Amino acid sequence: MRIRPPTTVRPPRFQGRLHDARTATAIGRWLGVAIAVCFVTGVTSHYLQRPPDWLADALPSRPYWGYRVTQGLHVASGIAAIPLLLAKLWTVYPRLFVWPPLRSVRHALERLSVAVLVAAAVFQLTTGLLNTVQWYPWPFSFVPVHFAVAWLLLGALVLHIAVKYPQIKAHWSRRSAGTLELPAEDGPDRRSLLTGVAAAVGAVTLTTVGQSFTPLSRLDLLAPRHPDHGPQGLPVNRTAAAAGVSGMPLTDWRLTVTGPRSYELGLDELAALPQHTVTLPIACVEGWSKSARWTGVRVMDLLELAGARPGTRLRVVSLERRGAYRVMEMGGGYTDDPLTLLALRLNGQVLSRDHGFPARIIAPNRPGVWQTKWVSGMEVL
Ligand SMILES: Nc1nc2c(c(=O)[nH]1)N[C@H]1C(S)=C(S)[C@@H](COP(=O)(O)O)O[C@H]1N2
Ligand SMILES: [Mo]
Repeated sequence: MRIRPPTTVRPPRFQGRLHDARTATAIGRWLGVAIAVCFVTGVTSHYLQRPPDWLADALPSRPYWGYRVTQGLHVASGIAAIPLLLAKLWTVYPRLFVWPPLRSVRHALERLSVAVLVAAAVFQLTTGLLNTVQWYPWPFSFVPVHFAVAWLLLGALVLHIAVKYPQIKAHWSRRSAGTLELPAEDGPDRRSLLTGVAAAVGAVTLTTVGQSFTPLSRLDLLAPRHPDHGPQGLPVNRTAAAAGVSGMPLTDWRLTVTGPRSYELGLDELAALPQHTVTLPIACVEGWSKSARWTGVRVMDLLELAGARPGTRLRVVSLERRGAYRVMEMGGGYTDDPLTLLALRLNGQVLSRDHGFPARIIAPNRPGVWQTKWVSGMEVL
């Protein structure tokens, strides 16, 4: 028996070339590139932020700008993927109405995999975008879930490309097989659509990428952060007030260093040790970055005073009472780098409270979350 659609609800028919396989291929490959860049940079970021134990000491501290570039690309490619995904979904949505909805087991599986692909892509771009504005309207923890769904998205995408390979191949070039040849006056043409999509991608990229790519900071109109807005020429993610540090009396602050030869230093004693100045960026995982000049004591010098071997692993503790970034560990690659400082000054001035007074960590090629502010203790591991 043949299943027929009820005569009263006729599925819509779409014949225009904006909904055909050639348009889907043309937009799909740009979306594929954006998702690939987003995936690779995202996985890189994840392992730099949360390395498994065996990897922690092998993480490289150079190039010093590495994390800034990968995280900047991650957020930029994710933002660019949003108009691309919307355009792609609009191009293919008529396929929702194919009749009969399920022709065979194979067809059912294919539709299921597309549903997973769309759901995972929408989920990743939505949670990622909301994370850039630090808004978490969901009950789960962002990082592990965003990371897990990235693999789901990758799997569904690889499967989709494999299933659609014949169509992708047939429609890859402009003179693709079986393209509908419609008269020019038959509505907007494909070129206009693709130009419009490219313009949308260009617009969202140019108005946001300045948050991490300083030469374009003047165009940064839509990003949640502007690299020039903040005390001492640097944005602040978590203020001293938000971290509960602003009211602490710090006149008797001392740095405690625990190791084979433990010791304590007051701020004056720290400032009397050899000072070094480095130019390094804060590269926040939420997508903004900005370079600054930091002055302070080399972490390797402090560790040597504590009798630690070169390249030792270190735990750093903040004055902050609670918060996900109160305790930080850094591998031997970072502690061994002369650019890694316990900084006391920023852009020539004593650190403001919001930037981590009395002392903060600044290290090359590291996520902003681990540039611990308001340091109170260091422990040789
Ligand atoms: N103790 C502590 N240090 C911290 C944080 C924090 O919440 N607590 N936030 C981190 C994050 S997410 C970033 S991006 C940088 C930002 O440094 P800035 O505020 O000086 O620009 O500080 C890091 N250091
Ligand atoms: Mo951050």
